Amino acid sequence: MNVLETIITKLQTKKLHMTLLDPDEQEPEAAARIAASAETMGTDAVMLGGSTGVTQELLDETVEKIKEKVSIPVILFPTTASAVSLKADAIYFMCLLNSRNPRFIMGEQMRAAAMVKQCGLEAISMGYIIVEPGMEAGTIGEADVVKRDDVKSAVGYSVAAELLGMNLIYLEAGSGAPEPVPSEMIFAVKEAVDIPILVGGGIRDAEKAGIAVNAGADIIVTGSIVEEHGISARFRDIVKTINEF
Ligand code: 1GP
Repeated sequence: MNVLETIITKLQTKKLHMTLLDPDEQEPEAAARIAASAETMGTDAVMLGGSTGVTQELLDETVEKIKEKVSIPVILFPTTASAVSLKADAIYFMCLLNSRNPRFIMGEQMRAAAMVKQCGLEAISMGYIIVEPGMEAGTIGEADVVKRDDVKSAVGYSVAAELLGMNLIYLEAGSGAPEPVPSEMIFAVKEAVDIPILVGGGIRDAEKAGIAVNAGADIIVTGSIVEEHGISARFRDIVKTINEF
C-alpha cells in the first residue's frame, strides 16, 4: 500500500493526526526523537516542511534519521522545488490555489515534477487553501487569503481542487495563527467535497482539535505545539481527542 492508500484506508475507521516538523528548527537526531515520541502518542504521519531556507543535506539527513526511528510515513510538505528529499515516503504535491503568484500555483511544481516522477517519489496531489490570517504561509505564498467569513470562496476553491482531480484539500490558517480555520468553513467544505480535508494552523489544544474534527476535518495538522512545548501532555491530549473521535 502506498502512503495515500494508507491514509485513505485509515480514514475509513478514524480521524488522523499529522505532526509537522521544520527541519531547520532542530538537529536531525532531535527531529527523530520527537517523531518517535509523536508516533508513540498515536500520530499518523510526520510532515516535514515549513521553512524556506532548508538545505538539501539537512532535509535528507532529517528524513533519514526519522525513518530509522519510526514506521509511520514521512511526507514532504514543501515550500518550493529547491528542497525535495527522495528519501521521504511521499511528497504533498501542492497547488496554492489562492496565490496571486503563478509561481505557487504551477511554477514550482513545473520545476520539480519531472524529477519527482523519474525518481518514483510518491506524489500526493493537494489543493492548498490559505485562510485568514494566513501568517507567514500567506505572506510567502502571496496568498489572496480567504476571509474567515467567506465560506463561499473556501467551498469554491475546494470543489475546484476536487474537480481538477486532486487527492486532498488542506485548509490552512497559517502556523501560529491565533485561531484555527472557522468550524463553519470546515463544515461547508466537508459537505461540498468527497475527498479528505486536512486542517491546520492555530490548533494548540484538544478542544480546538475536537471542534475541527467535529466540523468535518479528516486530518488535523499541528506544528507549533511541539516546537513550543515538545511532546507534552497537551500534544498527547490533542492526538487522543482526534484518534478517539
Ligand atoms: C502549518 O498548519 C500547520 O502548515 C501547523 O500550524 O504550527 O499553528 O500548529 P501550527
